[in-house]
Amino acid sequence: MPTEQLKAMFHTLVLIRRTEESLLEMAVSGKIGGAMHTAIGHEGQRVGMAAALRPDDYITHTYRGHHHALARGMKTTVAIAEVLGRATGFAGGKGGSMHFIEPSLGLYGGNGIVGGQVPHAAGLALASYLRGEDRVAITFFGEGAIFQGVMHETLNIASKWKLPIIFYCENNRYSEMTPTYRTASPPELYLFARAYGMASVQIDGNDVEVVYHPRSRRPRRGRGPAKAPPSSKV
Ligand SMILES: Cc1ncc(C[n+]2csc(CCOP(=O)(O)OP(=O)(O)O)c2C)c(N)n1
Repeated sequence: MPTEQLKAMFHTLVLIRRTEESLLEMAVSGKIGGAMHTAIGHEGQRVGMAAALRPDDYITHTYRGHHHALARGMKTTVAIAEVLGRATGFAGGKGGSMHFIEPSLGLYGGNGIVGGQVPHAAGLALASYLRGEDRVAITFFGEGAIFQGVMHETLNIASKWKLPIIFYCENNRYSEMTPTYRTASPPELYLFARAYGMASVQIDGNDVEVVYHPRSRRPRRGRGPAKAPPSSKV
């Protein structure tokens, strides 16, 4: 990637990390009401994918939403105001940390229900298809969401209807506080998508260049999720 682009990505990485560290400090000192989840350690995958997506692509994500919004260009002042419940937040402070949403930035909602955002992305992908657009939907979820029923319903219909969608698992090896090895039966979680006839790859989400690489996303605009196999790792 060109040096200037890498510098810009590094700037965004640091911006996200510092913003979330500040939010953590404010939470510890009691300035933030309600739950607040950071995505410290997840910045790379989000910044890499932000560079790969088009500004008008559709995004849904989890209750860890700050990094998605900042990578997409939301002002830090607006993001922080929302978390603090202030009127100057993007939702007037009524959504808070768990419900980051800003359609003008392609953000169609963080969701407190594990896996709840996944079918929403399928709906956006369907809308894109029905309108004859070439916009892609991408849904980010934790590995804990893989065992939700709605995940499998969505994988199935997305493959059957050839929806233009990317399923992106942010696997941090913990379902919140529970180590994934204690709850997940199969070790290779990314292989789930193959059961539904889609290609899937396992990548190092901390390497922005790997995340950005076309093999990591392989969206088929207007032609549904990429078909399985051939590759397994990037
Ligand atoms: C349907 C549902 N079940 C349970 C919960 C409680 N819950 C909140 S976070 C979480 C773990 C999610 O793990 P993962 O998807 O790996 O995301 P992480 O927070 O680890 O990034 C659970 C079970 C919930 N919010 N929604």
